[in-house]
Amino acid sequence: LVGRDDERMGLGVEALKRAFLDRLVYSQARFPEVATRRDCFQALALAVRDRLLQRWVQTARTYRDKGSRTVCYMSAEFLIGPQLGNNLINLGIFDNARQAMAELGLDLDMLLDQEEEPGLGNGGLGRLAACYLDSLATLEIPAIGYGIRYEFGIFTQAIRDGWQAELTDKWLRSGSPWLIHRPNVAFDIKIGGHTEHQYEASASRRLRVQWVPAKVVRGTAWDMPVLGYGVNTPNRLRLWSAEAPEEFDFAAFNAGNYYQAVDAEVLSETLTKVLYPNDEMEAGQTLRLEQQYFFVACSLRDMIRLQLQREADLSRFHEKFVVQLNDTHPSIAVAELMHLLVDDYEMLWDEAWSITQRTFAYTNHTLLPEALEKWPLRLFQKTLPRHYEIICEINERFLDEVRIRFPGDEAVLRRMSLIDEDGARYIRMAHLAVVGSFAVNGVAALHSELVKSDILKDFYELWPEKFRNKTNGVTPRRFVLLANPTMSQLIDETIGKGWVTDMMRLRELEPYADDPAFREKWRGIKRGNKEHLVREIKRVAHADADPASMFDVQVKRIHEYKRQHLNLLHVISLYKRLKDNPNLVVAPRTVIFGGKAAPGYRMAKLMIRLATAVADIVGRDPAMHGRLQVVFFPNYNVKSGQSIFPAADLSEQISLAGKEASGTGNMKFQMNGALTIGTLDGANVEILEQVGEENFFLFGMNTPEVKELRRCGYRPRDYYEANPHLREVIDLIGSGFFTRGDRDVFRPLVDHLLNHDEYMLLADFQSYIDCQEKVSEAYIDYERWSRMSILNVARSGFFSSDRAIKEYCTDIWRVEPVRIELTD
Ligand code: 26Y
Repeated sequence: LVGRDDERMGLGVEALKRAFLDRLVYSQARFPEVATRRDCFQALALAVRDRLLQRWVQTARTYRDKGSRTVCYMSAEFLIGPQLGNNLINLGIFDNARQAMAELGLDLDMLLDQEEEPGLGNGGLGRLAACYLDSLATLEIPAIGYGIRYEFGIFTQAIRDGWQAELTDKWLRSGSPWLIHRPNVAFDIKIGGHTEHQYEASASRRLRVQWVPAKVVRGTAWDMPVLGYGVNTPNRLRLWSAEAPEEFDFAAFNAGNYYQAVDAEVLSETLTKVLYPNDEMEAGQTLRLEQQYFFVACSLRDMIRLQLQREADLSRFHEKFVVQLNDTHPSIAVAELMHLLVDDYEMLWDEAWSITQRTFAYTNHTLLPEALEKWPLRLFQKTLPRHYEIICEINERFLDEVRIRFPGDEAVLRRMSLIDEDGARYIRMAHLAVVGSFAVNGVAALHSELVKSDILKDFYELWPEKFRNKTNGVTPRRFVLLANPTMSQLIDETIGKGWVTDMMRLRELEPYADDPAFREKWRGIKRGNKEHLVREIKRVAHADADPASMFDVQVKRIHEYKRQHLNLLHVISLYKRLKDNPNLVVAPRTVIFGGKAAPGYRMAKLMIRLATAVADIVGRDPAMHGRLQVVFFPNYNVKSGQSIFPAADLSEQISLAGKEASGTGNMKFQMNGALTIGTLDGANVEILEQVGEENFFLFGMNTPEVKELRRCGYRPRDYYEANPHLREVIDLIGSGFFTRGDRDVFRPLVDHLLNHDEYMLLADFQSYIDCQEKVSEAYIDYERWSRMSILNVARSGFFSSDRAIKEYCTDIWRVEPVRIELTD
C-alpha cells in the first residue's frame, strides 16, 4: 500500500484534490458548482477517513496476529472535539490539504469550521479520555476506548438576558463522517426484573442463578478511528448505541396494540439519547445507572468475544486485557465481569474474582463528597437485581478480610462497607471500584496524597500497594500544533521538529528567553493569536475586545469550588479602584470567562449572571474604555478552546486548595505561553514546581491551612467586617448596581458568601487582590513578561499526555508498543 498515489491513499496535493472530487460525486452526489459548504466538508472528511481506514485495517490485522495485550479505557465520556483538523495534523497532511483546497477555490479554515463538535462529555474527565486516546495511538499501544454514542451531547449554551439558556445539541443531525456503524457487533442487554436460584440436578448440585429481566435493550457498536501522530496506528473508539432488540413485541402487535409495541422501541432508544450535563454533582437517576450498565455490559461482552476468538476459555482474560475505569461511572463492570464469568461461563467464584481483580484499575477524579457516586439501594436492586446479589457477596468476603486485618473494629467495617447503612441505604461505587481493582490512582501529586489521607484512607491502610499517582497530561497535537500553528512554527525554526512527541525538548527554548529578538517574535505571535480571538469574540459575544490589553482568562465548568466569583470580586475591586483613582497605573485588562453550568445548579447559573451583569456595566462605562473590559464567551467547548488558549496572557486557576483534583486547562494555557495565577491546588502545584516560583503567581491558603481554618470554625463575615475594600465590593453587588437597582437577583449569592462561603473566597480575597497587583506590574514590563511566557512553554513538557500514558503503561498496564507497518 506504500507510496500509492491514488484517490484512496495518496497524501500529496494532487491525490487529495482527486480524492475530494471523487468523494463529492460518489458519496455526496454533488458536482462542485452546486456543492454546499457542508457537502465540501463531508467530502474532505471522507477523503481523510479513507486514509485512516486503510491504516486501521492493517492495525487490526497486526493486533490479531500478534495477540497483543490491549488497554481498554472505559469512560462514560469522550470529549473528542472536532476531528478533521486533528486527523490532518496526525496524518501530516495539514499543509497539503490547505493547498489542495485552495487550488479548488476552497478555504480550509472555512471547511474545518463546518464540523459539528461531538460534545460527548462534560469537561475535564471526558477531555482527558480523549487526550489519552491520542497518546495511546501515538505511542502505538494497542487500545480500545469504550463509551456511549449519545445522540445529544452536552447542551449548547446560549446567553439570554444575561442568563444561561440550554439548547439541544443535535450533533448527529446530518450524521458524522467519522462514525462507522457495525450493526453485526450487537449485544442484548438485560435490565430490571428478578433472579431465580436453582440447584443443579447433577452431582455437584451447583447453585445456578437465572436473571429474568424486565426488558432487553440491544446495543450496537459505532467505531471511530483515532489516529496517532506520525504513526500508522489508528486505535478504535467504540461507542455503544441502544436500540430495540430484534424480537419486536409481536404479541402486542398482533393483538392490535401497535403503539405498545413501538413504545418498547422508543424506550430502548432513550437509553443513549442524552448525556447527563452534571459534573461533580450527583444525578442519582435510574436512566443514568442504566446508561452506565448498558455500555459496560456491551464492552465486556465485546472483549470476551475477542478473547474467545483467540483462546479456548477465559482463564487468561486478564493477561490479554486491562481495563482502566475512568472514575466510578463504569465501575459496575466489576460486578458485571463476575456475573459473566460465574453465571454465563460457569466459572467458580474464586477464580472469577481473581481474574476480575487482576483486570481492573481505577482512576479517581474528585475530592468533592457530592461527586462520589452512590446509588440508592432500592433503585439499584430494581435495575440490576443480579448485580445487587453479587455486590453483597463481594462485600461479605471483603468485610471478612477487613475483620482479620482490624479485629474488633466495628467503625472501620461500617466505613469501608460497599453498602452505606447509615440512614437511607446506598451502594458506594468508589468502594466497589477499589475492591475490584489492582491499582487505584489520583490525577495529580497532591490529589493522590489526599486520596490516601482522606477519601480512601481506610483502603490505603489495608492495601497501600494499590495506590499510585498519575499526574494528568494533555495532547500537544491538538492544543499546540493544531491550535497554535504560528508558535509551533517558531519553535520548529528554533529547536527543530521532534518536540511534539518529545515535549521535554522544549527545554531547549530556555536560552532564547534572554534573546530580545526572539522575545519580540514571541510577542508578535501572541498578538496575532489575540487578534484572531478578538474576531471570535466579536462574532459570538458581539463585543469589541482590545488586543493590546492583557487577556485574563478563566474557562472551565462553572462551579463554586472553582471560584469564578472570586475572579469577579477582583474585577469589581479593580473597577472601583479605577473609578476612585482615574490616574491609577495598571495594565489594561480584558477578563474573559467561559464555561457551562449544570442546568439544575442554581448558584452556578447565578455566577454566570453575575459575570454578564458585570460585563454589561463595565462595558457601558466610558471611563473603563481601554482600561478594563469583561467578556462572557458563550458555549465554551473544545473547538473554542483551540482559539482561546493560544490567545491567553493570564490563566486563572483559583480553586480552593484541596478541591480541584488536577485541572487540565491549566496545562493547555501553560503550553500556549500564558502565565498562571493560581492556588496550591491540583496540578498547579506541579506547574509551579516546573516553572519556578518566579514564573508563577501564587496566592491563597494551602490545603493544611484550609483544613485548619475549617477546624477552628470559619466565619466569612469576620473578613467582610475587617476589610473595608472587600466590604465595598460585596456591598456593590448587593446594592443592585449591576442589575438596574434590583437588589434581589444576587441576594442568594451574597448571603451565601457572608454566612457560609464553603469555598472560602473571603479568606483568600486579599491575597488574590495583592497577587493580581503583581500580575499587573509584571505585564507592564513586557520584556519581563515575554521572558516568563517563554520559560513557561519551555517547561511545559512534563504535562504532555504522552508522559502520563507512558507512566500508565509501565506502572499499571504493563503493555508494550506494537509497530504497524504499511505493506501491500
Ligand atoms: C457522578 C456524575 C454526576 C459525574 C459526572 C461527571 C461526576 C463527575 C464528573 C466529571 C468530573 C470531572 O470532570 N472531573 C475532573 O477530572 C479532570 C481530569 O482528571 C481533573 O483535571 C479535574 O480536576 C476534575 O474536576
